[in-house]
Amino acid sequence: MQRVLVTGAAGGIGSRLRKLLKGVYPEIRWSDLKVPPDLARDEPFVRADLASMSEVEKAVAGVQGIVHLGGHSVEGPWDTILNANIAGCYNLFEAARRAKVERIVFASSNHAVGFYPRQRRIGVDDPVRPDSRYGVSKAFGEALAALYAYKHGLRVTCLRIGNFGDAPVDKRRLSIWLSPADLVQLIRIGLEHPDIRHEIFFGASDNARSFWDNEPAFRYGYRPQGRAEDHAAEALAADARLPPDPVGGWYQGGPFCSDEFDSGIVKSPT
Ligand code: 15L
Repeated sequence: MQRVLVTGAAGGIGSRLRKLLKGVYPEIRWSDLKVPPDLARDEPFVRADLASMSEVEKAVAGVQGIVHLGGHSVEGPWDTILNANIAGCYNLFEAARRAKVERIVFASSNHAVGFYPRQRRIGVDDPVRPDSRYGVSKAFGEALAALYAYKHGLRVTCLRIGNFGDAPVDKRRLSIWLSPADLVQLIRIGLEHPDIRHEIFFGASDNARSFWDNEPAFRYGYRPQGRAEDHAAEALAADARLPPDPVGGWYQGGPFCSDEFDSGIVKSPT
């Protein structure tokens, strides 16, 4: 990988990656709707609205790999999700195909499968069960990934990111936490591993309480270093201070499930 584009440069994950990916590839181009306030002089930046194909085409021109973090990163009104995550993701994959980009790492989310109960351990072959319009948009992105991999030969890795941060902040996050260094490891597998064609990995660290079987990632050499259990006492103490949420507490997606929820918890089948 000579030249890599990372979208979503101004977001929470993008801002951390700007430091963590420094020097990993000869040229990293950063992109977002807005210029990040702390953009360094040595960080090439292209402003692009993902909803505009011509702007996305300019952003992807000449790169070999893309890390697509851009878009709306939580639940939102349909118009917002439609423009940023549905049209935006399509524009990204289509512009990549036209520009002959070789690889894409797509930041999917645990919310593509948030309506599985916490007591069930799922793998990447279980069908999507989104918990929000946002989760639906991530499932759509995963579907685009398969289309562009099998029809057009792109090498695509979808990372179903759990919760990215320095430490898990509550009980649910103990199961889905992803440390910054482990995310870098997963991105590098997606951009560099010679055997990648189309894969879905869970973006999770070494979490003893994980909801997920991340065997495909381990097969590609992923060896997470972050151990959620090292932070269990603080996370559980913080959890005890949260308001009760029976729906969010049952399902893996937590508050994304209880938000707008107006039916009953389905306990069987799981
Ligand atoms: C996500 O997908 C969001 O981008 C992030 O803000 C968190 O809410 C995370 O999921 C989570 O589930 O904790």
